[in-house]
Amino acid sequence: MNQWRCVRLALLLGCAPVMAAEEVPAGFPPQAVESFLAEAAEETGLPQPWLAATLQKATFQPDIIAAISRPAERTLTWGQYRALFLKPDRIEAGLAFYAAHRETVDAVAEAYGVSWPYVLAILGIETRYGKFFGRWRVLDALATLGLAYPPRQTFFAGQLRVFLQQMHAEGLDPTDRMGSYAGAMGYGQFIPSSYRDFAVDFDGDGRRDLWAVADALGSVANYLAVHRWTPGAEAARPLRSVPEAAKALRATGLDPSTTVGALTALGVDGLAGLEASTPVALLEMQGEDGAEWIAGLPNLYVITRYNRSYLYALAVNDLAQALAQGAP
Ligand SMILES: [Ca+2]
Repeated sequence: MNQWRCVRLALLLGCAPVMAAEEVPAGFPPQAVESFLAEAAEETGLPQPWLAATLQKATFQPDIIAAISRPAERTLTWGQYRALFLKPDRIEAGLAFYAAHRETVDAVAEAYGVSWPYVLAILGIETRYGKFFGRWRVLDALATLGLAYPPRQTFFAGQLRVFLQQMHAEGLDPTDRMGSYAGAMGYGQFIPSSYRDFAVDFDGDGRRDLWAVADALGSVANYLAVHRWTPGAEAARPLRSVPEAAKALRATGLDPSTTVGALTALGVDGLAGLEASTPVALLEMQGEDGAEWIAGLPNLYVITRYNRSYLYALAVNDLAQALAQGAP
């Protein structure tokens, strides 16, 4: 340890050894581990021996670096994306999940004012209703990206710190939690900061556990409610005819950029029954049979707060419709 560093750490820790270099698991830069431990102890107030002992169990995963560095795959059209997520087996599995957990699902919908098909559709698209939580230990994913991947190190080190804090607070074992290569966890694939901010203890056992059905359902519904879900309102409407004059109002970002009133005045058909002041994102999507025009309503915008993509939000909406139609 150089002198300056020792002086700086001494202010925090009395210069106690954080983790001897030979104790740092292979693949992680010892200096990154050391500064992470010092900062995490300072910012979270967690016992340093616990932090160090936990990190010692992390495994550096080069495949995760490879996965996150890979260039984005070709962007799917709406038609291709929809076909991927709206297969009959995903609808059937959702209905089976509803049948198995109906009491909890209905209680969650009632408590948060979010209709159950939307909550289930998010679980269905994220993890096939909890069938695949991800193939990585969350600890490995976040330690690999937060300590040994400079391009996103700041973000993921922050997520690693929050993850350790959450696991400690909830009394869960940070070394056996499974998730995605980017550290998204549980039925709804929450990243650690979303876990901290939006997870709820719906089954009342004293811990917020995103791998437990009731807490996972409650947490997804709470996420939507906090982001201003409108109870009972639809999320999107297909539009039958969109005159040329209205096409100029097509959305270029995720924010609704026009209103029902403005579109109706330009001759857009299909918005009957909606308040003129309702914000709309006018979407032109490439469906399987060519262009589809869709009115993205405020609840669709709320779904994009969960995952910032119209493809995702529209797939959740369509899966939700299919689940609602198939429900007993
Ligand atoms: Ca709980």
